[in-house]
Amino acid sequence: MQPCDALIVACRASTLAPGQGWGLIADAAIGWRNGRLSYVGPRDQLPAGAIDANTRIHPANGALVTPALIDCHTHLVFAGERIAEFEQRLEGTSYAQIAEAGGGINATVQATRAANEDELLAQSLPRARALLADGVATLEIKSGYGLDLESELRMLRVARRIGETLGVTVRTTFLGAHALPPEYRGRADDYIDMLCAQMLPAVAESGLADAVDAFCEGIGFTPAQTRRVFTRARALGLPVKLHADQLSDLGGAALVAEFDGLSADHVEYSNTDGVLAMAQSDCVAVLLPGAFHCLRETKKPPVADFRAHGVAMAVATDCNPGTSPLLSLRLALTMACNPFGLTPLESMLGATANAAKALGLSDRGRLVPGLRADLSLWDIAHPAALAYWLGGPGALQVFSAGVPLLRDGVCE
Ligand code: DI6
Ligand code: FE
Repeated sequence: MQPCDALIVACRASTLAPGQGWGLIADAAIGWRNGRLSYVGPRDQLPAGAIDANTRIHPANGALVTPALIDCHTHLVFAGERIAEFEQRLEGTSYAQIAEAGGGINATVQATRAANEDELLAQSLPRARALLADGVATLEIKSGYGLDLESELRMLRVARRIGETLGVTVRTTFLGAHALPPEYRGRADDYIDMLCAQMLPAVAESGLADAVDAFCEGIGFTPAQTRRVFTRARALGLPVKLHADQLSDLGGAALVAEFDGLSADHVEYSNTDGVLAMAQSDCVAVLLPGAFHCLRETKKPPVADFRAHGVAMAVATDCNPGTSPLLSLRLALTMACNPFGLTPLESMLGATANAAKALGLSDRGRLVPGLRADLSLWDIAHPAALAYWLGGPGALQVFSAGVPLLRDGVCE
């Protein structure tokens, strides 16, 4: 074999290789070349030629190495906070009532429209940093707090700048159909007309969005409006995903599956037809226990149905200022186990291999030769500890394509 550029030794590994459960290796060596894994296995089986005079050797002091985590659903670019609304909800006002009164998403729209690009970056970067410290090397970021072309493009540019600044992979999603902006109050169809005729083509042209999302809900957009957005997005060559069946069953899961969607997200209220349609079209179910928790929801997603029909499940933070101010993907892993009922292994696959699938990425999410050298190193005895602790010390180091991202981390 060709010599590795770098090799981590004195480590244990959980490869999550297909069909191998956790894929534990007690005394492992992990090497890569040109940012791609070239050896993952027992140290004593390292082939001759894997090391030459130029190979950088990283002794990891017994750390556990996993695939770097992937947060496949966030809204972490925004301005301001919504702490008063949090208090209101605890005093008995519902999320829907707050939205109807012009608060909720629209409160963040006001603050985000008022912020310039640098201010938006300065406010959003610490949130992305927190995820990185938690072991995340790939994250998705949605627009949806601008709701006019200029502000939406600004959000997407900030998302891209976060990737460039931190060295993580950022996948961007255009969520123009998140809420009705105040200037279109009572004219939702006119807004969707404008979104399809003007915003979507301009966003596609800009190259700033990797996918298109919508909020299909009583307080969001109807299935018919969502369908128009998806038809236009697909015609422009953009893949789709959907905030589906979060607060009620509007048939969102089946709708996004019909458009070969990457994922249906939230899915608490999805019905069996929706699950079957998702299975048919290989659409990932993205579970978002942070929003479920903060909204004090009681209807859990149909996990047993997803399992029975072989629908891949991912787990994400949904990091947003209203329903999920959550800055730890590991805490989402814990909540996917309890209360949602995933096993720790399912939960971990949900933030690695299945999260990659939800983003349409086939080059990461497992420690397998040929995939990207995206790794996280942890001071834990077993990978299930990532779902067991509610929080805890962050990753010891995170690599993206073989580049260490944490200053002062191990193996720098
Ligand atoms: N569902 C959610 O949970 C977030 N967006 C959505 O469509 C909430 C966004 C917010 O309240 O700011
Ligand atoms: Fe969301």
